[in-house]
Amino acid sequence: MTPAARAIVIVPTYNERENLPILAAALMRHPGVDMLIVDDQSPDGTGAVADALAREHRGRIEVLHRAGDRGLGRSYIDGIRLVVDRPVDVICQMDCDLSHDPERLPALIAAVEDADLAIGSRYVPGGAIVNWPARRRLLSRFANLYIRVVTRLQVRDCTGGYRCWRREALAALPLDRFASDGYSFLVEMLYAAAGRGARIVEVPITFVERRQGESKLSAAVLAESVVTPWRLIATKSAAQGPGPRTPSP
Ligand SMILES: Nc1nc2c(ncn2[C@@H]2O[C@H](COP(=O)(O)OP(=O)(O)OP(=O)(O)O)[C@@H](O)[C@H]2O)c(=O)[nH]1
Ligand SMILES: [Mg+2]
Repeated sequence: MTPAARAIVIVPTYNERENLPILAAALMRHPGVDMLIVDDQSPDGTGAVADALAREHRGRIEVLHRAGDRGLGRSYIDGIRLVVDRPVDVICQMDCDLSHDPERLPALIAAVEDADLAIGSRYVPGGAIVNWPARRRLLSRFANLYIRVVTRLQVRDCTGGYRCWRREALAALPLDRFASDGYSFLVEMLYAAAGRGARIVEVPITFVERRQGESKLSAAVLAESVVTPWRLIATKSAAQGPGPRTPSP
């Protein structure tokens, strides 16, 4: 993307009261970058913190307060629907727990110059993970291997949530057909994009484990991750949606 590329970063939040202002301040230091916070009625009051940030950075930070069933996938779908037709070049996804370094955002946005999707990757040369116990590293490594073997995706880091999309590539995904919610939602997006021929690049990042707040990694989310790759290949055409539209003459 050109230096003047306009980007919006969608950040789903659930109990991130302490982390959110730090992330927002760091993102606001990047010119041309806006932020959409998608809060799921966090019991810790993250929604009110988000509203205060939106008032402080009027026109650059916006908040979507969700009602009903909470979930990472649902939050992303609602957030994407809200912004996907806006006049931006790039739409990004990022966790709020400061695991994803905002300093890497320009590199990810720049990578979308020659790609449809740039993934912040722990598993390419130059990528790293800080503060994860061996058990967690092994789980993530295994999850990625499992996904790659079952789905034949060529991506090294299929489960990371730090991504920048060329707006048109994101708009082409069949969001209404996505069925998964936890990490699996990220895998499902990737699978759909790859199936549509999206050009995917991985940009090395150093992932830092959260220091504040709690992980939402649950048994249900893990169970879903086991099943999802098989469901994706079993329902291949549904997950990928109709092929790219042929341009009209
Ligand atoms: N809106 C919304 N956001 C969520 C939900 N669950 C998690 N999040 C957010 O999604 C991001 C990633 O969640 P984490 O709890 O860090 O999950 P994780 O990164 O997979 O797990 P850790 O590596 O242990 O931190 C964070 O910004 C969370 O606040 C949810 O149900 N709704
Ligand atoms: Mg996290």
